[in-house]
Amino acid sequence: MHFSKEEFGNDFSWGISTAAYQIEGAHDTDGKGMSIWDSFSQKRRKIANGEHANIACDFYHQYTSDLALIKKMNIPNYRFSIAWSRVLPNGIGTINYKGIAYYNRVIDFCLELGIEPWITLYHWDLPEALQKKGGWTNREIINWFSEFVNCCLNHFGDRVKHWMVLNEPMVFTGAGYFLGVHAPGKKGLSNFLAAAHHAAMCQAEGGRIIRSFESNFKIGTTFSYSDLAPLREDHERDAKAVIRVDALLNRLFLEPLLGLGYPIRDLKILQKIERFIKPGDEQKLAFQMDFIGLQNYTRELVSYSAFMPFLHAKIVKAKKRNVQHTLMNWEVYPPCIYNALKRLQKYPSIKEILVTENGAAFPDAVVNEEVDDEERLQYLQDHIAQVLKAKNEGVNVKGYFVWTLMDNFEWAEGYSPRFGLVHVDFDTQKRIIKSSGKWFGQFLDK
Ligand code: IFM
Repeated sequence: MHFSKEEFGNDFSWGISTAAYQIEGAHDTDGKGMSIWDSFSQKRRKIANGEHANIACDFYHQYTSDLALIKKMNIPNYRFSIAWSRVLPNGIGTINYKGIAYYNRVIDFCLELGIEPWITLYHWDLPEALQKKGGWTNREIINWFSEFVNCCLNHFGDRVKHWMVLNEPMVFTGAGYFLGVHAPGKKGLSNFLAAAHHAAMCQAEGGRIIRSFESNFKIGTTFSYSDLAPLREDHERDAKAVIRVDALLNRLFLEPLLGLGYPIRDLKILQKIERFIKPGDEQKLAFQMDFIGLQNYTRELVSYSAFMPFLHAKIVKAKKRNVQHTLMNWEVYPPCIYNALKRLQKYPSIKEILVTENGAAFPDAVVNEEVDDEERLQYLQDHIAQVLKAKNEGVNVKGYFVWTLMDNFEWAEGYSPRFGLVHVDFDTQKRIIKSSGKWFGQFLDK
């Protein structure tokens, strides 16, 4: 390791991220309503090995000892999400005060431990009651979401000062409403574009609501953002394919937020989103965030493909290319995060960037009550070094949050890909801090 914490400066936020559905469990406890992930994981063959997150890491009951682990690893910032259906079981209307009380306990205990709480408002677990009305495809969601945001601000805004509106809108609309591989399992271009436009509207509207609640809060929203390159260098059709994939995966939600509109010029099919745009929406899509949350794990190599509808491009996965990869079949390529940061820097209206997720799933083994996860440790060190390189070259990157605190429910992949700094035995709920977690703790202790 060739860097120290000091090199990042005192105003750099180090943290760890989680999401409600992936860790909390207690899926029907204390008045929680059903979410789209509760119902999706009940369906056959949607989740690897038929798994679900009814119990997950049981964080709902074990949050005190889990937050104590964050403290033990000297991590000063904790990013977590609010399960919408825990606080508003039907999505709108009646508030579930037991759900509110639970998040108050989590927030209060963070503060007691000296850990700063950062809230992500929406990390994919839409209330099922709202999905029954069309979910993200229904424009009414702008009002439903506003009610949820206000509810969270009214109950948690006296103590929480850092807010993120959405987690990776491209993933939850793309996987959930186009490919049908994530909840709610909807497919097709029309579902996707409707959901995408409404999510983009909510992303900005959420920012405005938070700002008007308290002008000093630090407000951001997060994006999945991959480093992209052509499979074959100097191959014109692959280079053009990269531009189309970039418009879809990296720019579709970011650019309207920055006031640049949808990247239709570089991906013609996106023109069909105009069907869902109402007069005045163009302005409402834009909002000046205090920071952009970058969530980067890998790079993708893209080739031209005549067979892929709309995109005429395909991503050639790491295994096929015979390169080092994680259990998600994502290439291990540390410069990816440097390249992503450098690209984001080119947008003049981005004030600050925080890496709100970065991490890796590897096959961990428990030996003598220890988990020596050398590959993850190396991955983290190599990626953090690349963040520093970008910072030293002038990129205004002000934070780095590891994905994730502990092994958890990795959506459609179930429990096999373990990303945690803490190992979880899902039979006993026993936790073991892995070597990567110990290293992160020592690094932050300096
Ligand atoms: O687990 C997810 C998280 O919920 C969103 N970002 C990517 C992570 C790893 O796949």
